[in-house]
Amino acid sequence: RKEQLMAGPNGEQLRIMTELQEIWGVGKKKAQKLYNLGLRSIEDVRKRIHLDSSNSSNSSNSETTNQKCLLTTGQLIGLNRHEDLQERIPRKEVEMITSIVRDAVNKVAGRNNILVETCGSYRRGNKSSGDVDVLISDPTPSGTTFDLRNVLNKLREDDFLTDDLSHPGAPSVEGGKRQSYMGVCKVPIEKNHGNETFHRRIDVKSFPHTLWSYALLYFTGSDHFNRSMRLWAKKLGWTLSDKGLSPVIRQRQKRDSSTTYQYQDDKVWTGDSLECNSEEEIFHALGLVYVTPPMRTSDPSAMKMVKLVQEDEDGGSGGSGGSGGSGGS
Ligand code: DCT
Ligand code: MG
Repeated sequence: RKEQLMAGPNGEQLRIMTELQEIWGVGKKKAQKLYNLGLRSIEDVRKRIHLDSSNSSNSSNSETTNQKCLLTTGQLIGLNRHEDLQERIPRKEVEMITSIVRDAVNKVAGRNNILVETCGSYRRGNKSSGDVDVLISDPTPSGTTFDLRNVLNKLREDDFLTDDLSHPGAPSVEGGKRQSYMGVCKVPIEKNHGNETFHRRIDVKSFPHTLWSYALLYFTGSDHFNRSMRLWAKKLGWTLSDKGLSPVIRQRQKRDSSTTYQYQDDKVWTGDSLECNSEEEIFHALGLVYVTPPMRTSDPSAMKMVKLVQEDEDGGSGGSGGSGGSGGS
């Protein structure tokens, strides 16, 4: 479909908008805005920002003030780091980054039993990743969310974190709240045996241990796999997220005069989450065969293998597993 659109009358605009969306934090809407301003490449955006900043130091008219808001702080970081962030991260470097975070967590916590696990494409076994997705949880019975803030401060002091794209708030007293950080990091040269490295995108999330399996499942993805699994849960009358797996009652409600229901949150009642102590338990609660992280992909060849495993477990009888397989996979 993309190829068709690219070949169509709006192909050039689509190509430009796709390029603009390579900047971290720039979505479709902002790309359209930049396009409407006549900007046709990332280089154009750079020049405009540069021009705006030199203008604003000379004058203070209102036009300049508007242009200053062209990009948010996060998008500006994305623009400045764009070349580095386009580079894929080899597994070995993902592991270095993970161990730097783990060391900081252990040092700040004063113990080494805090769970630190890198998820995302790394956990799915990809040879390289677009970013590093680190999940943290304190497994001690206190049940509180491990507070990321002191660890982040330490990593900033160590010049490992170079830019912050978002800051986590305090975890709630009940310990039910997650913390999430998005930023940019760089492995120090000495840790990388003298080799220069690129700036890398890093996400760090801290979850209460009761949600660990749900957090692992969510943060491992892939995004398409998550979407499929959530749809499967929805069809069975459940809602699946990083907050758990809960029974729900949904009722279609018409929002104002709109006739589209598609994206409306139609839950009118949500029950307590099931306690699942492993990812396997979540799959089984949904009547699904456990899928290992490398198989959690929309790659058709992997899906074929999942189906084979399923048929094997069903004794090759097919039956309801056949239609379920295609919907749930
Ligand atoms: N995720 C999701 N829905 C999205 C985006 C992400 O459920 N729309 C989940 C699944 C993967 C996890 O968050 C981390 O996201 P990314 O880092 O964007 O994906 P990735 O699979 O790790 O791929 P990449 O190598 O590009 O980082
Ligand atoms: Mg990732």
